[in-house]
Amino acid sequence: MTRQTGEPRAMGTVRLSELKAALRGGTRLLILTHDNPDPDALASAYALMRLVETFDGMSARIGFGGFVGRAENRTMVRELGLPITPTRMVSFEDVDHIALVDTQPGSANNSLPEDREAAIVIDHHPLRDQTRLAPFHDVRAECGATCTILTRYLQAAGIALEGMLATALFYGIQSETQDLGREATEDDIEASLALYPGADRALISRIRYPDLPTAYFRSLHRSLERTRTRGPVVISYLGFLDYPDLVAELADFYLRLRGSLWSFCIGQFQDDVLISIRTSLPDAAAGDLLHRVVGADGSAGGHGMMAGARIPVGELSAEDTRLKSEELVNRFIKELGVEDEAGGGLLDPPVSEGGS
Ligand SMILES: [Mn+2]
Repeated sequence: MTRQTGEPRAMGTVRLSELKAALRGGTRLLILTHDNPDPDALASAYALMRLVETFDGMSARIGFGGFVGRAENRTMVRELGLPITPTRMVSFEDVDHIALVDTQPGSANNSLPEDREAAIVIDHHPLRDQTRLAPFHDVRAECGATCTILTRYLQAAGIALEGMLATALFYGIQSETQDLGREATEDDIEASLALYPGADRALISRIRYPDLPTAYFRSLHRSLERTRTRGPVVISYLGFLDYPDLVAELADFYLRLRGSLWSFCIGQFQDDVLISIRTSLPDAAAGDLLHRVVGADGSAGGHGMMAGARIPVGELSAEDTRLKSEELVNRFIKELGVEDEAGGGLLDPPVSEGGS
């Protein structure tokens, strides 16, 4: 299966003129990522901004809800100088069109105002019904990263894959797919190959291995003490989170425990209980599973091997919040059908064979 390098394979059609047409009747585009954006969302937004700015008379800016908390992501924003603005500082009246990247309308994880519609939706999560109403949508659940889809659009528009753009997109794909090992397909590999020559490798290294604040190690310590195993499941109660995406970061980390197939991290940030789950089982439908676990208590979404959820607990007392978290963990265990075998703390001394 040889192919000329640099010749994009037919991977769904890039509909550049349709995307352009969706912006008719306005000149000011706001690109929204999902809340607490990760590298895939940030780089996708930046790529769409660069693309749209090549259209006659168009200007674009990037907005996000929540926080950029994870040290790697903060370093990415700073080192690449990504022009992002918190949505609380965006006046939506000054915006003609809104685009969503790495998220979709009606999904609870973005800050699209209820009275506004998205003109453009580009994402790799399962297609939602509401997204079909958007004038332009390109949703490819078969892609491991939204950055992969955006890379195709830049190529189709003849935009050079170099500098900050290539660096951001390359890192976005690697971060989202754990270096092409998680949910990555041939499309993600090809996009990575196209981006790699133009990416700033020294910069990527700085983003990947940033300085970490003392508070990070304190959170890690606390969570290690509160982490339990139940068969192949690692469960970590993180308590109050320093930043929202710490649940996702540590869910990745705990999945590395030898013998584990699932990790489940739960913690509280402001008025929400946040959950992040990971599995090493391909096609495990983690998003659907977490959706069933959370039910009417909140919102959940995700893909095959990773998912997240948010449960509002602003009305609950501290004790009721604790009980709710416990209940969510139990529902997860039940949903997985894990036998109630003896579990233990991660830091407990190993059980000695044959007694002492
Ligand atoms: Mn993504």
